[in-house]
Amino acid sequence: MQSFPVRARAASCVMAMAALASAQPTPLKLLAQAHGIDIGVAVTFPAASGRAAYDSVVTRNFTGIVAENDHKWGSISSNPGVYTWTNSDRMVDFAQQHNLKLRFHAFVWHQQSSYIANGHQSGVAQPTDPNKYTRAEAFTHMRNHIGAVMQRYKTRNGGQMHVISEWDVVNEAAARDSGMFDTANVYKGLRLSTGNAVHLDSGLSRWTGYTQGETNDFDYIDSAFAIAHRNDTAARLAYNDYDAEGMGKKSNDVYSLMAKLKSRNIPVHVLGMQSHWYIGPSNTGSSGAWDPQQIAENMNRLAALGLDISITELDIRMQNPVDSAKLQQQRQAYETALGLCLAQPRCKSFYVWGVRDGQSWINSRYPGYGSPLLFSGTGTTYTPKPAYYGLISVLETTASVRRQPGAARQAPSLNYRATGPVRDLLGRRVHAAPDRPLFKAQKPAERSQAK
Ligand code: 9MR
Repeated sequence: MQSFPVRARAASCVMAMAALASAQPTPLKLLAQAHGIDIGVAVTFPAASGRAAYDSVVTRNFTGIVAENDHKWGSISSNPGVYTWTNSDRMVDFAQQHNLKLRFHAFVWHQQSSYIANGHQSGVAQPTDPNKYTRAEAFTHMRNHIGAVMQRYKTRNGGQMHVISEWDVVNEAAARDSGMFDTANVYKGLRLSTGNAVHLDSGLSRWTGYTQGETNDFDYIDSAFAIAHRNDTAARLAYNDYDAEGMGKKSNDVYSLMAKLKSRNIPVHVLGMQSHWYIGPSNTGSSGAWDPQQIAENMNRLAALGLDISITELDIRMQNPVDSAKLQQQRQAYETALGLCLAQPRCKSFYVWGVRDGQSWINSRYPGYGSPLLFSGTGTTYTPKPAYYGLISVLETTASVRRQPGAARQAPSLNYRATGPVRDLLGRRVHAAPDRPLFKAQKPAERSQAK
């Protein structure tokens, strides 16, 4: 694993904190706060019997949380206008109660999205007709869903508190560049929608089909951001994707999309780099490959567009069985990832995708691979791994950078308005609230054609 030259001498306050805490591991959280970086974790709510230990690892070590599944469209709403808020509310309450930031994940996605876009999850009926919704209907659902969630969570305490630090407005719209996808399912680097063959990793997106994305320049993407912005003009809005961290076809496609959105003044503020990586034998290729120099380069060009960068779903898997050499390699990889973020002033949050190895999605998704996270253990035991200590040591020995310490609740003020009107990808003016349609409602003739 290539090391990345980001280490420098420690800021004295950080060193002092480390010395004070030498008897036991310094909570990651204190060090993160001293750097002004949000180090968060994806959470689920395990069975009540295991809750206390889980909660304490989360609240002791992390400054933020993101719901691994509980905020996805399909987790909240099974039918238009029908909402089950129980688990979703618990996440928000938990964040508020423990003074944690909360990344909201996610609105517009082609998976885990129940009636609107999800054809592959077991227990969810396969839509028999990929054009089940018309363009206008799809946008209406989008507008209603984003509105329902944002109005519920955008502020707490009578409007005084922003609990959600970032919203993943669009997730994984770009097509992957590996051979896994049929290139016929890709257009302009984005996912298409054809037939009924929507399943995990097929590369297809019903959002493209419903909104006739190819002919409308994928304007479901910019519309989602504009709708989210209308619901909360102070919200930080993110586009989130995977395998687009380094320099390559997919990251170029994501960059082009971002540049286009920015040039139209669409309110997108954050690029989420999911960062599902692996250690050895090589950092090249696709599907979890990563290269530190390339990532730094990509971060720089995205920052130059005016975007903040968040590491949103970091995990670094290894081939089973685990051994100490691999754990050291993994530690170095985690250190490198955090170093990259600390070295880039616009990289402000660093989230790992789960608390403990046994709870990770990697175990079922990549048979033969595992141990991707910062803690191991079973039952109520959460044992910090070398990677955990690696993050601590990076925070202790990296010169403190540009950020103000403390977990400010108020979203930063946004200045994109100064640069002119917001336009969608087709160049149409996007109006601020009160609500007006972003897109042309379809005439009855178009509607029957699309059905
Ligand atoms: O970790 C999530 C897992 O529990 C779900 O079964 C899976 C369904 O696709 O989604 C996982 O989280 C994904 C995230 O929402 C988006 N980026 C990729 C993540 C890993 O698949």
